Amino acid sequence: NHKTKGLEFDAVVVGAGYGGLYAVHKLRNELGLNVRAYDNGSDVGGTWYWNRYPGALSDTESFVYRYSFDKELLQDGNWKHNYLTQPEILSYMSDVADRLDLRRSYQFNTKVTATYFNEEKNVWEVTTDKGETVTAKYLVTGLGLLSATNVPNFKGRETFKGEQYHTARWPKSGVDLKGKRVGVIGTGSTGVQVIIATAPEVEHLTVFQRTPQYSVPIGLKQQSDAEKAEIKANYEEIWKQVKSSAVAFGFEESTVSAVEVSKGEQERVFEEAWNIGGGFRFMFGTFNDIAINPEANEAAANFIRKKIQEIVKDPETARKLMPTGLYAKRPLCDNGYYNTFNQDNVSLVDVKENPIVEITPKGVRTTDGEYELDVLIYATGFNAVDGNYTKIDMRGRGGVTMRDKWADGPTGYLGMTNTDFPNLFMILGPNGPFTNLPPSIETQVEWISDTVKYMIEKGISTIEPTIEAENNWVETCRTIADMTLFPKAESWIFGANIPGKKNAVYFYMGGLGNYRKALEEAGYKGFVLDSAMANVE
Ligand code: FAD
Ligand code: NA7
Repeated sequence: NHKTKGLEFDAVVVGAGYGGLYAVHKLRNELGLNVRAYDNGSDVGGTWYWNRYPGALSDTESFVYRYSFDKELLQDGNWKHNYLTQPEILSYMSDVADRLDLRRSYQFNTKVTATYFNEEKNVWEVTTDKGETVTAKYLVTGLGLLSATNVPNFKGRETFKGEQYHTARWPKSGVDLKGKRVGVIGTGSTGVQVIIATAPEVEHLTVFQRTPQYSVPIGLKQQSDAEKAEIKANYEEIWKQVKSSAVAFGFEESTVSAVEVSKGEQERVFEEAWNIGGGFRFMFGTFNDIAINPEANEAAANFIRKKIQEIVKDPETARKLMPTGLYAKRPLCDNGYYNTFNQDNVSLVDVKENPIVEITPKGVRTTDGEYELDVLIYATGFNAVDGNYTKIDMRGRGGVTMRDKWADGPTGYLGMTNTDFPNLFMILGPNGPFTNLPPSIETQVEWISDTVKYMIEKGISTIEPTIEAENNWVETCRTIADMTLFPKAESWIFGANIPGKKNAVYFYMGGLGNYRKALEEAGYKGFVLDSAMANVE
């Protein structure tokens, strides 16, 4: 066995975002395991390493877009505004990595390309693009749920003579947009941010919009030292509330139905939320049925439409910006989106009316003409949730591949485990919670490390869910999702943004509080724990 000496690990962790970093800390620093970790980026940060586009900002408030596990870290925390910029988050994560000495476990610039489960030895064989194969008893994947980029396959994309970037592959050195003719394709959360940030500096900005969006103000403001001190003094209560709430965004979700109050009261509540700011707050903090009752949903949608009408001066632009369908994608918020279209150098192209035909050497050609550009920005989103999994050749028992297993849509028992893939633990895997993510990530990583600890203590060599447990969980996720309006809107939440992708249930929409209860109640009942002697040579 000498050849592989030094390449046998207790655990391999993939990813250096919030998930992977915390997993390395728990498994290595707390359980004392021998851990090897990988990320294809050159440093820690995950989402916040990659998304360096102008205007990149959290839409979770600063005080809860962070780890809660370390009291000192919470007390040392500092931020300027009530939302965090990408550089601030990246620097926070870098500090965490220093503090917990996490970087030494990582091989950066390294992509995991294959993971095979060796049934004789009960170990994972993990292969990288550097040609190395290591083994590990436990494989923990924090591959990111909004991480595999989606670049639509427009005809002629490679012929464009200017510069073109996906927002999540923005060059570290930045891009000089001053005085340039810039085009942005996509008006999701990312598009909205990049449009607002670039409009003031470019010569001309052309926005290619396929579907108009409902967006509310984010309510960006400075946070004083006194406000931060108060937050810090109350952190224990704050996290208790966050972890027992539904969306975990740090506000109380409403318990009042929109359809049971008067129109006047609806207006008052929406106006108040509009003035405070925050997309999730607008959807879940105003009334408890915006995301489930079509009538309540329409009341909220109508309120936002009226605001668009008021803000946007040119009637034709206002018409194009006006969403008509359900308000049931991930709720957006922005720092002046609709108002940006009042700037003379910003124009809006509706590519549903006039579809993109091709990318030309000079720019973008739609059915109504050619738009000449120096820079083209793809804010076209991600192949969410399973996008990075299906890029890896993952094989479980009997050589079953994850790609085949997930052909009809990805699944994960409790959002973390899979039949035929023993000792694979996915952070934010399919059918996990739909929330502000750091508290859900912590919940999962803590469950994973507790489980590994339990296995070590009890001499258990493998753990994997039963097919019944997995199917029941997926069914639970489907039932909950069908109680909401989200499946009726086309977005990445149900896989609708990727041509050919199966429309499936990718999330547990029962909220973090209920998810935590479900984990507790499930225990290890739905799992097969194999304590037969492993690693017999
Ligand atoms: P990530 O941070 O995505 O990290 C995954 C890492 O794994 C990446 O570095 C990736 O390159 C690496 N990786 C993947 N596959 C491989 C492989 N095969 N080999 C090696 N490395 C690999 N969430 C919120 O809750 N609030 C917000 O305000 C918010 N804003 C967001 C804004 C943007 C622009 C985006 C894109 C996402 C946002 N999110 C937000 C979601 C965000 O992704 C999560 O909050 C969180 O950062 C996810 O952490 P993670 O560790 O699970 O994954
Ligand atoms: P999103 O929310 O998936 O938005 C992608 C945008 O790109 C959206 O406006 C799409 O229009 C548009 N798009 C995608 N493909 C095309 C094609 N082929 N032609 C024209 N327009 C296209 O991604 P984001 O990065 O903004 O946000 C993802 C999440 O990351 C966000 O929710 C936060 O959690 C962070 P569509 O609406 O599909 O018609």
